[in-house]
Amino acid sequence: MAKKLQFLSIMSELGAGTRGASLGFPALEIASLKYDPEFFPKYSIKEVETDNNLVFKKKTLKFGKRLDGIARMYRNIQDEVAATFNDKKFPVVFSGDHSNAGGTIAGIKAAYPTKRLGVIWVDAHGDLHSPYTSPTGNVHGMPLATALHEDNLENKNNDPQEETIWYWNEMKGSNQRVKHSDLFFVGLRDLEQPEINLMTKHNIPNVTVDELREMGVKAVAEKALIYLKDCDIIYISFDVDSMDPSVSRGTGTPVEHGLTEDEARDLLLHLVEDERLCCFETTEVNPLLDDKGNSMAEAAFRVIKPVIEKIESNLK
Ligand SMILES: [Mn+2]
Repeated sequence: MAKKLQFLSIMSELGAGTRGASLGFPALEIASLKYDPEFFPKYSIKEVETDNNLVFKKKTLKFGKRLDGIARMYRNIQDEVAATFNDKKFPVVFSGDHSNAGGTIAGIKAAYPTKRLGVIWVDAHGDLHSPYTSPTGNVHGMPLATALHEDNLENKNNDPQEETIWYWNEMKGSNQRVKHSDLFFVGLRDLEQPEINLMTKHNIPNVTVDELREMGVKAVAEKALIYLKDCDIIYISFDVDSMDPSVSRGTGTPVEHGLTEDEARDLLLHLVEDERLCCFETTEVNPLLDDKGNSMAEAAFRVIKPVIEKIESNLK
């Protein structure tokens, strides 16, 4: 499909509840100096225009904080991701917070409207909330609901303002981008009841960290790829909070009992072997929250460097 990688950096943290994730990509670049200073300069890097200056403004929309700016971000990201495919390149996305992934999925579908898209979401969180269910209103917990075109009104807890609903509907677009049956989770361990109910209703699978240790990463990767056998293209999103806080706490919402660095890397190395892979994302590195220097970005870099190199070698 593609001959070359295109790195896209999205330095936006509007969807996160803490400040600093917009610095995730520069933190990864700095981490690379320690292990492979020639890594990033080898690639074409494009910065997606963001609305991150909204962090200086007061939050107005309670159940979808900064949803106005995030809706604009969705459009920017969608356009850049779609343009990358139109240039016959493979997008490798580095995003601040995970809300941006909804825009990436929109971009994949804009470029390939008739292809069936499968998503493998490696994360501590389900990110399945909507403004109607979210306990925090932080939009980094909502990107998958936009892709699924899912309000989850059966589990409604909130009454979002009209403006919130307007932006939310814009982000969902007119069509479902990913079917509920085409989503596969690895590493989830911090879910709220509305998300659990939605996963139960649609039988959305999650391989827990304990199950992964029992099965081995290769079997987990095989299970995910077989589960998505009817999909034409696959997007993998790697939230660094899927890893254990002993790796580092340099991420917005760390959760105990996560993947080791080796497990994350080996899992991703197996997953990216699938020739249907169309896009890979790394997200939620927050160096301002790191309690060990830049160790989250360093760990994330050690994970993704061989993964991205494998994706590249498979393109040739
Ligand atoms: Mn996430």
